[in-house]
Amino acid sequence: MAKIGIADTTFARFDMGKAAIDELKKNCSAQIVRYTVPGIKDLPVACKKLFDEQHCDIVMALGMPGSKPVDKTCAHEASMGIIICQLMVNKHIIEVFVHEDEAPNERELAALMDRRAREHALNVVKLLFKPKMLEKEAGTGQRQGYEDVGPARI
Ligand code: RDL
Ligand code: RDL
Ligand code: RDL
Repeated sequence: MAKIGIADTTFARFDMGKAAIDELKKNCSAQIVRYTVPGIKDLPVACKKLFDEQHCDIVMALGMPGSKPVDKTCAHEASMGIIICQLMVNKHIIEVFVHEDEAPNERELAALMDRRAREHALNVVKLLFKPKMLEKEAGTGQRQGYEDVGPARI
């Protein structure tokens, strides 16, 4: 049976891991393993352990970079670590980051975090079980959490 890893953080201001797991359970029967760490810089090794020790086929890394410059640097470093991990294990990590300053208020931030986590969970299901569906969506301007922007027209 396919195994999906969920790495998330206590720093985030919304339970993105819970939202992702709920969406995955509604859309596939894969086994799910969760590993929560303090912050986004702890995600790369959490992901690697989910692959090496839990034998996951794919992992979602969910987190919330804060709004300060130091948090943006932190997010870039975390992303680099997540990409290095993917190259080390030759498996996908779907990075689901919502920057705290993407939304104008707490309500919209929570809604964005919920929606982006769920939409990327559906991308995970497609990557694992229905890769042809992604091919059909190629070039269509998909976004997660926001409305899709759609294709540019000549
Ligand atoms: O290893 C412990 C911490 O260093 C680690 O959890 C960091 O990711 C925590 N952290 C920061 O130190 C920071 O300056 C985080 C942020 N900013 C951030 O914006 N989002 C996080 N963690 O999830
Ligand atoms: O792993 C899932 C996503 O994190 C990954 O697909 C990213 O490449 C998606 N993405 C961003 O998160 C972003 O902030 C993209 C852009 N910006 C972008 O400008 N162009 C993209 N993806 O193709
Ligand atoms: O043009 C508006 C947004 O698409 C743009 O601000 C993106 O960079 C927002 N974004 C992130 O910052 C991010 O870390 C997105 C993702 N991740 C993502 O996974 N999917 C998105 N946007 O559609």
